[in-house]
Amino acid sequence: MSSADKNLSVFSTDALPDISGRTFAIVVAEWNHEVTEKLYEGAYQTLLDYGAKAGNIIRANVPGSYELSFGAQVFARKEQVDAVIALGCVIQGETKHNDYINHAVAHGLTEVSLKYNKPVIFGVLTPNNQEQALDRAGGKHGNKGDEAAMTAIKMLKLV
Ligand code: RBF
Repeated sequence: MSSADKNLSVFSTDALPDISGRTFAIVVAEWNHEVTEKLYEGAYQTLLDYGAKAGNIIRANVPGSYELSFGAQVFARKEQVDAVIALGCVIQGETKHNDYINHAVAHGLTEVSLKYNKPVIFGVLTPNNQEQALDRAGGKHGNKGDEAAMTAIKMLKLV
């Protein structure tokens, strides 16, 4: 998936599962929305490109990345949802807030995934600045949203 040339959106598409009947929830943080909207567009389009039905893709917004864990849990516990994709962008600031948020959301999403036995995908960018973020949200390093969607699809092979 992630490669040495830093084109992050290169992935193998061999033997993907049929997702035409699968339901996905995409939870999007509103902080740094110019980045997270691009992540969403990439994730949504990738799900469609690989066979998901538009009517089976649910979108929900949360205020910031810290709220992604709760947002993911709301959907992971629903029987009809097969996988959750959490998208956010935490830019390194002058304070340590970014570290706390990143650790909390990584831990929270893992917990939700294991508790509900469903793929919950970590699609949170943690760049040093907005330029690096945009490079990874449809810019020169691909789109992490595409990658997050592909990861969800691949994980559904296991479930
Ligand atoms: N949320 C993000 O998604 N990305 C950020 O870069 C971000 N930076 C924050 C910096 C500070 C100092 C604070 C207090 C919050 C930040 N948040 C950010 C919001 C956070 O995820 C959450 O929405 C709020 O802390 C409310 O729980």
